[in-house]
Amino acid sequence: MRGDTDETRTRAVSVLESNRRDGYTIPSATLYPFQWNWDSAFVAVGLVRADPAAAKREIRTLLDAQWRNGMVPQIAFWSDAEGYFPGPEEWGIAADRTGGTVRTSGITQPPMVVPAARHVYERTGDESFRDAVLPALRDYCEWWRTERSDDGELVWVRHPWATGMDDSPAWRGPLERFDPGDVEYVREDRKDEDFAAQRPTDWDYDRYVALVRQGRAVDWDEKRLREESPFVVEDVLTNALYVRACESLSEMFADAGDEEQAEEWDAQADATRRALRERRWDDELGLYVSHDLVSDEPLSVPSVAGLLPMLAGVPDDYQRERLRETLSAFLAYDRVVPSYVGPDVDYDRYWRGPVWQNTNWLLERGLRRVGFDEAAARVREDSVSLIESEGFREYFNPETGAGRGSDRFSWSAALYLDWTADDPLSVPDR
Ligand code: 2M8
Repeated sequence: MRGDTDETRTRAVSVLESNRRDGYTIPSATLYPFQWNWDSAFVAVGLVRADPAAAKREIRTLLDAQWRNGMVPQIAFWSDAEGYFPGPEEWGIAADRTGGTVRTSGITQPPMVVPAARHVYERTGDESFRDAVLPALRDYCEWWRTERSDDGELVWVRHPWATGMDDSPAWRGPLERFDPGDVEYVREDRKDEDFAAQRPTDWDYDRYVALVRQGRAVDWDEKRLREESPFVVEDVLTNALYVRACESLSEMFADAGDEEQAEEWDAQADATRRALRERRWDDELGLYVSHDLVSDEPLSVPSVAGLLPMLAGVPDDYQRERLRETLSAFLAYDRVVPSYVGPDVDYDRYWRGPVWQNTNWLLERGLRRVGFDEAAARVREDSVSLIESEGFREYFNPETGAGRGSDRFSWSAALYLDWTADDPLSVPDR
């Protein structure tokens, strides 16, 4: 079997090489021709196994697109490319937001780049890389708590695209609440019939585009958007990764000998972790849920996102045992884990049910952190075998295992390199 694995690893490296541009990796040549935020983070986690210099560069290029206020954008448009909507004109972000380096979108994505930088540092031991990225990573974490938190504990986002799980059924409620009006635009993501059935619906897209136009209309004024946007959500996945980001930052500062900063970010991780535990637990569903800040209501859906606070060391003993029960619904498939298991699940459509490699990777580490080693092994095994039978697809049907979305998808290739490495990275152990 090792021979097959080695051969697949070689193909993974060649996918990453062919998707590489000048200092960064595009998610896929068919659908996403720019640099995406958390995609680059997952790419770096795997790429460090094959080409550490490229992994470091991946993160540094992403951080070069950081806004002056600290936000790291969802998309950096380093060069022109056809075939994606919305492009830089639609977002209307002035280049001087970033110091003139690049045009970007006007939202962020879950802060995976911080733990990813920590992984790259852990693998390479490169202190000059650590010291070079620490200030930008610190500014990003600071931006979250000052610009994107009402209470200094939980952080919020203002677009479904910022959650990374774009058409998750969790967002249905907030999106239903507003009328996008007559939005005109041309989608570029439905290249063929298969894609049309696997991508988000027009109903969702109308609302995504309306939210972008609303942001542009107020020149992306955060305070106004917090007051006026119909979509302001404390996303449970973003918050779990924010805890991991603050922990990672604290660990890197401690290594760099800055005890004061190490303590400060450890305390922040603790505050967000506690808030998730005490305020975002849904006892009926037996997992954590996101919260709609506009209506002040929980968004109670059984999404894989609700399991990921395990990665952030959130569960108390009671929650841990309830999560063990909840897990059985996610593990009751031929290929695990689906991204969603509730009503109107669609196993072929995007974030409404398919298995994704990145959420599996986060979940596997979360399961190991709380000691559910058997479930973690199952998630790893299925993730690897899905790729070995279907290729580096974007997502997979959990009932049939069929590959879906684009092919030669970068984070699937990168995470395969990590899944199948001889010496897995250490699991967060607090
Ligand atoms: C998907 O999202 C983009 C918008 O950001 C899209 O559908 O056009 C999501 O799966 C997201 O998590 C991912 O970062 C992006 C690029 O792979 O694609």
